[in-house]
Amino acid sequence: MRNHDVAELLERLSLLSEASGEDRFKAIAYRRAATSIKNLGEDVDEVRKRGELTQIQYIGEGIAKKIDEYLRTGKLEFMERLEKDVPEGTLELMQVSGIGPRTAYKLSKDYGVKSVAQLKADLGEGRLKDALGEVMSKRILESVEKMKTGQSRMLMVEALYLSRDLVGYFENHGVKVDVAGSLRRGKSTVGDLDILCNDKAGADLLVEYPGVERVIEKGPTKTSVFLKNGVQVDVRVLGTEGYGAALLYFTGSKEHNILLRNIAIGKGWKLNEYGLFETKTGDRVAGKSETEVYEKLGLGFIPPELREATGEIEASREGRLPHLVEARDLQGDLQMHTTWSDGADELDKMARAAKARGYEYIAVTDHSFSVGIANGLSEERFRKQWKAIDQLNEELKPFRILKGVEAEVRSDGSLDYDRPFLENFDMVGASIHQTYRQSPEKLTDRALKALSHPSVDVLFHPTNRLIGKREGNPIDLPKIIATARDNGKMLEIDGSPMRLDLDEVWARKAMEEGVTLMIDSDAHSTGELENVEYGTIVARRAWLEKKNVANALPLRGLLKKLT
Ligand code: DGT
Ligand code: CA
Ligand code: CA
Ligand code: ZN
Repeated sequence: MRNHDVAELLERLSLLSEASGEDRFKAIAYRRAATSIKNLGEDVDEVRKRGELTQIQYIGEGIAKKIDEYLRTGKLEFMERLEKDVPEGTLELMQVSGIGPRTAYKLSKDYGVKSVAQLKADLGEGRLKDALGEVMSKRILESVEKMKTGQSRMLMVEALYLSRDLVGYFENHGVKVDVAGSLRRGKSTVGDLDILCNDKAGADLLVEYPGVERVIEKGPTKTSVFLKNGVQVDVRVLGTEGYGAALLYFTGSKEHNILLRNIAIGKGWKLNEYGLFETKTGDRVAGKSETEVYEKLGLGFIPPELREATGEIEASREGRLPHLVEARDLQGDLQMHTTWSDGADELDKMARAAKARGYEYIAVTDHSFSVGIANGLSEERFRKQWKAIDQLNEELKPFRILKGVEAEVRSDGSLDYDRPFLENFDMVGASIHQTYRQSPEKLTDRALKALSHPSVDVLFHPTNRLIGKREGNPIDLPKIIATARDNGKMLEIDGSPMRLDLDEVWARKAMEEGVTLMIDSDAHSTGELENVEYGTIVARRAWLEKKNVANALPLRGLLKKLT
């Protein structure tokens, strides 16, 4: 399938046309087309051969011609021309938070900055002050520094896809493997992949994996490689007798392991990656399965998501581990976008795809009008959308589409619409996207105002972080959680892999304070509806049970919460 290549081509076109100063709508059009291709259920080249490219959503004549040329010749003349117009380094500089296309263009053309690395060096030595000004220089240097740490770790979703590919590869060669490490614990970012098997063939297979760039080491128990995408993969080959102990050890976390080892020591035993042993005699006490090891240590099985040394050992010993929420507990999805604002798929398509996932309901939450770049809706357009929703609800019964909105909290804490209009929605989510460089006090105050607004049901992605790109807003989360509780408002765990916001620490705190959370996808296309799975992993790491999650309720129960 060439879909991935074509989607990348379109994304590059989008960046290039932004950088070269073409109108912004072109850039958006390419991006939308790229999303369509990513979500296309079949090979784009087959569609081309049938002459049906323009039947794909968001692919008009112009883009279809370009895809056709690219698929036939492997090149695109139009893009080569654009590339000549855009100085080297511009696209890379645009990846830095705080640098828009115009600044990137200026820096690369007039100041000869050709890479992020060079930008960092130049800024560090104070060379770009006349180009950017003192304040901007400082701000951008900060984001460049953050980028570096963020990029050395993968997003959980990237690690998941990669691990699925690897697991499939091993299984196709008859070797059963287990994924351990931070990915098994469900961390939002993952450093490297840790894979376990008890078949000697595993080591050779890893070395022969098509994605390998370089072998780091190859030994009898541990083999490590670097993949072409820069990711390190460790495969460990272990015996059956101690396999459970190894899985436990290499799942981590290190801090959890240390606590377990101390319990073992207290019992006159020794715990390591090979098993649990009598210290004096060296006799094996346990090791076949994780459950067996936990049992001998006087504990019940602890789900990997909880193994962070944050109280799980005591809870397990006392039999009060939570019964963690699962993705299949979710009866609906409460944040998503359609082509009415900045989504790539139409309302109708989103609703049908959500219904096909087995949901009882969804809330459609397109942006409010002050989010201009996201094509936010005027009151008039919302009224039109509601008609469309009413019609679809008739058609899709008993499935129910709730009328929702992602209402921007303006810089003074007010919302885009007045209260009588907001009362028409089934659900109002409040978000802070814009003017996020205010002082911590102002940002907190904005969130508190939103949580005190009678029409608001939930605060969406409360910190507005973008993992590896932008830190969360420096808001007073304890105060926000307390206010949400006092006012009976909900907080969101946004499942979008770059957001995962609230994170596990604050979601757990909110739950402990008695706040109800919602787990949703924030999908901008049908393909992204699966984001609820990532949100659920965060919820599990936050110790959440079904009863803490609003959209684990059936529709009737949810509607009561939304009044
Ligand atoms: P990552 O890869 O940075 O996202 O995080 P992990 O947790 O996957 O860490 P990694 O790959 O270095 O090691 C995998 C697991 O192996 C780790 O979670 C716990 C275990 N482990 C590694 N080194 C040590 C150690 O020095 N002591 C103990 N007790 N466990 C270790
Ligand atoms: Ca790891
Ligand atoms: Ca590792
Ligand atoms: Zn949002």
